[in-house]
Parts: sequence; structure tokens; C-alpha cells
Amino acid sequence: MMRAWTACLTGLLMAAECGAESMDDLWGESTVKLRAENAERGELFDEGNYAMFIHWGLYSLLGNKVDGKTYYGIGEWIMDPKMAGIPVDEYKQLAKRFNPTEFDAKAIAKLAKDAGMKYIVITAKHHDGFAMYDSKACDFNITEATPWKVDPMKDLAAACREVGLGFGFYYSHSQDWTFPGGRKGPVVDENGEPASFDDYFTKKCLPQVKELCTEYGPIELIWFDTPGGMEKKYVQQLVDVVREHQPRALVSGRAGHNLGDYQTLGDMEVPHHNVEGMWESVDTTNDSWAYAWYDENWKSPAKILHRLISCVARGGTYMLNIGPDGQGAVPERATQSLRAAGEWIRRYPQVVYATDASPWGHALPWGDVTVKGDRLYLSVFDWPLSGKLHLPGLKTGIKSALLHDDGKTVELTHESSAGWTTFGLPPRPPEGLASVIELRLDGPPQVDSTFGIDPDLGTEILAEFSTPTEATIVKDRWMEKFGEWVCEYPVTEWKAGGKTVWEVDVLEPGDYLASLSYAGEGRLVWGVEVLGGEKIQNQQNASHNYQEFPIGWIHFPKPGNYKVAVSCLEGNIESAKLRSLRLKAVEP
Ligand code: H79
Repeated sequence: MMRAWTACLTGLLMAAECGAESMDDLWGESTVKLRAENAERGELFDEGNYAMFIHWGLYSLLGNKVDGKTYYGIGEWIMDPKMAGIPVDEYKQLAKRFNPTEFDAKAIAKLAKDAGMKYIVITAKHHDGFAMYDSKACDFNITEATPWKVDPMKDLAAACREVGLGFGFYYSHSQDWTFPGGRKGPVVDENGEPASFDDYFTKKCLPQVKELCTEYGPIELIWFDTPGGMEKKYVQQLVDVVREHQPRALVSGRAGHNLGDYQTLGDMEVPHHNVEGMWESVDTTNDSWAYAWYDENWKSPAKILHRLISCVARGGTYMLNIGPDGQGAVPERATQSLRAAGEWIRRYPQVVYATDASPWGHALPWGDVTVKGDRLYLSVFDWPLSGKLHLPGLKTGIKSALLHDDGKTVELTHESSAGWTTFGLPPRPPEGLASVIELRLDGPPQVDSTFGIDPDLGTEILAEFSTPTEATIVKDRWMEKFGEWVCEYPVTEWKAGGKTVWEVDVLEPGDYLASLSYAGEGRLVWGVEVLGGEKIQNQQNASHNYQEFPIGWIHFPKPGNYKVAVSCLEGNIESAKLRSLRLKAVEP
């Protein structure tokens, strides 16, 4: 079932567009890679699950402000014509001002360690072409072109070793905006002669990747990005160099041509379904990857933990980025959030490290589940005020249910009814961020993953978990700001008579408010039907952005499984993009 979903995801991805190029051309294809294919190279992901990404380069000096004007979006793209449009020669001059004396490799390694991360991946060269290390292959690098003259990668590699962290490099292998022949780079060399991609590849790219694989001791990962139209023969040579010199290093899926070791999802994408194989999500502590002076939209410790646990519970790893500024300093608020989340992880390492995906295959209304053998870890982000936590569909017997509280455990009462398990909770959660309940089971967990409608908390079920007829699930991906991606999987392309159906499991009968989250044009009439039962309809506004609207109350007469169908009945039904259905018990 998971395999089918992954295949279908890949198909949907192909439909996504970004200008003339599809995002998959840019980010590379996504295919399932199983752990077994990668032998010892997968260990990093098996045990790690959480890593630090660092975007740091000449662009950090600008921090998204050029000649007094602020450009909003991902900072490492500041050169791009759609951002400040800085000419190559002008951009290169920036190096003369790059003197990041506040860069402290040991402090960054300690931060990653304190945050609970297992390895660090840093930009050795981004699309701008500037090497943030001592490169013999190209003098546009940090030791030759700046007054600082330091190779920070030597220090960071050493600092990582010292505290027991893995280390790896991000390397933009196809795009190079300043070296002749690089993708989107100058088309002629310094003598005005035409430069080909092959010139760039043999003179700069391949030698630099070799340097990174031979000059910094053992490394765990080379993170290639945006292969674009790069030919397979080039990617193969890069992978061969990594294999030859660093046989234990992983190669990111964005190497291209399916030559990487694992799958990287779209930037900033945390999946809702379990995803098979080895994969990672990459995300950032605020909105931009590289330092942007205005960007104070930080992720709180709770949000970081929630996104991390969501990734682990979907079967993947989470790499979270920081963007040091032009002086090399890490923004204080990123540091604080990472440390606070890290303190929680230090109390509950068993929840995050070397755990497997949730057998439910999706999040639950109050939080998420990770698994180790016969143990389930329930991370409760939304503590029910009812004093009861409802768990749908667990078929394996429970030996004990333990709530972790301040280093101790408290045994919880639990009872079963109609396939649900209900735990008695204290009124207050023991943890501010997420409280942990550990279930020791009679054997490996067996689960009915039908969506349970929680009697206390509202249950939002995404459209991607429904089955449409005369309508389709598509990937809707857009940028909030330049380069900052968001995506949804709505049901759209509605035709007359189209509907989409969810299967749900109701524990407590009664009236529930059905709300729909959607985007569209004008006013839309929606129908919600409990198949074999009640049918309601209502007209509501539609907005360009996804927004939730109440449709009305609907009745479930007894406990058990139901099919709920939603249809877009009238209005500009072609424009309607249904994101989710929410069912919330009506308060007595
Ligand atoms: O390093 C970070 C990004 O800079 C990099 N990946 C993460 C980890 C990345 N490079 N490219 N992309 C992500 C895809 C970006 C596509 C876009 Fe565009 C850039 C959309 C808008 C700007 C290129 C230019 C395609 C359309 C316009």
C-alpha cells in the first residue's frame, strides 16, 4: 500500500510546474530506495533521524539587502535575476568584504550536539559558485578571495569529529552561476571563448568534489542538489568519485538519474503518508535557508519537535537548517529553539532515534506514534482536556501504558471498546512541549489504520486520504515567497456528479460539525453525505488561499465504520481544491 502511494506521489510530482521546468527536473526524480541496497551506508539514517543543515556563503553577507533594498525569499538566490539580479563580476567583489570572524566551528558543533542532531551538512559550494573551503581547482574560494583566508570546513570537520557528529557537504553540482559553462553561469570564459558544461565539469566540478572527498577526513554524506538537465555520465562520475574515496558516505537523491542512495522530498516538505525506503525532509528554522536580515519567522521548539517527530513517524529523517550571518554568527533565536527542542530529545531519545514509522501510516488527532519493536511511543502534542486519550485501531494487547513524568513513569488506566483503546490521563500534561506515553505490547503492533474520529478533539482528515471519482488528487505546490515552497494534495478537477470518499471509524455516536478546507473561486455549494445516512449541503465563500468553512451538523447514529462522501455541487466547481474534511463532535 505504501509502495502504491509513493509511486502515485512520483506521478503527481511530474505534474507540478515551476516556470518552464518541472520541479522534478530541478530537484531530481524521487524513487524508493530500500535500506538493503545501501548496506552499511544507511546506518546514518537508521540511527540518526535528525541532522543540521547549514547554508552559509558570500550571500550571507548581503542577508537579502542590496543597495538598501530588501529582497524577500531564499537568501542564497540573491544573485538571481528574479531577486537582486547581481552581475557576476559585481558578485565576485563581495569576497573582498567577507571576513566572518565570529564563525565558531566548535560552538556550531556543540549546538548541533545539544540540539540532539547526529550529523551536520554544510554548503561547500552553492549555486553562486563560491567555494567555502580551500579549493585548488578554483580561486573563487574563501582562502584565496577573502581577507579572512580561513578554511572553516577544516575546523568544522574537526569539531564534528571531536563531539562525535557525522559530517558532510552540500555541493551544487549542476548550477554554477559564476564559472563559465556552469548551469545558468557565464556562457563564455575570460577570453571570450564559448564555455561548455563539460568545461565547467572537468575544470571545476569534478576536481572540487574530489577535494571534498579527500581533504576533510571521513565524511558521511555528499548532498548534491538540483541536477536539472545534467547528463547521466556526469552524475555517474561524481558518484564514482564519492564511492572511491568515501565508500561509507551517502549520496543525496538529488544527485539525479536515480544514482543517489536515498530520496529527498521537496524543500520544506513534511509528508502526511508514510513513505517507504530511505528518505529525508529538509527544512529550515525560519523561512529562508541562507541568512536574511528580516526573517524572524522562527519555528518554536514545539514546532521543530512536531515536524521532526512527524518525519520519523512517517519513516524518514529530518534535516533542519540554520543560516549563519555574514560575520559567521548563528541567529540567537534559532539557537534557542534548537536547544529547547534538544533538551526534550535528551529526555526522550527513545522516541526519536532508531525508531520506525507509525503503523497507522498517518498522524493522529493529538499527535503521532513512533515504534521500537514491541513498544509504541505516543507523542501527545495536544493534551485532551477531557482526561481521556483515545487511540483507534490497536489490535495488539497492551502489557502496560506508561506516562513519562519528570524522569519517572506513571502507569495509566486503559480500557477497550469497539476497537478503540481509551487511556485515563491526569488533567495537566507533564511536559510543556509534548508528553510521552509508552505502550509495552504483547508483540509487534497490529493496527487497523482507518481514521478514527476522536470524540474530544476535532479530527481533520486530508483529502489525500480519500478516494475520488470524477475528481482527482493533484499535487498543488506554490511559493509563499521566492523559493519558499508549500504544498498540498487537494481533490480537484471536479466534474458534475464527482465525489470523494473517506472511511472513518466513529467511537461516540452523535452530531458532528463537518467543516471543509478548500480554495477556489466565487461561492461554492458543497455536499457532505454519510453513505446510507444523512446528507447535508451548504453554500460558502471560496478564497484564493486554503481556508476552512463550516458546512453543517451531520449525524452518526451508532459506533462503527462509515463512509463519508464530499461533493462540490455548484459554482465554479472546476476551480475547487478540497484540502481536508474536519469532523468535530458538537458539544452537548
Ligand atoms: O539550497 C536550498 C535551495 O537554494 C535549493 N535547495 C535548497 C536545499 C534550491 N535550488 N533550487 N531550488 C531549490 C528550486 C528552486 C526553484 C525556484 Fe525558481 C527558484 C523557483 C523560483 C526560484 C528557478 C527560478 C525556477 C523558477 C525560477
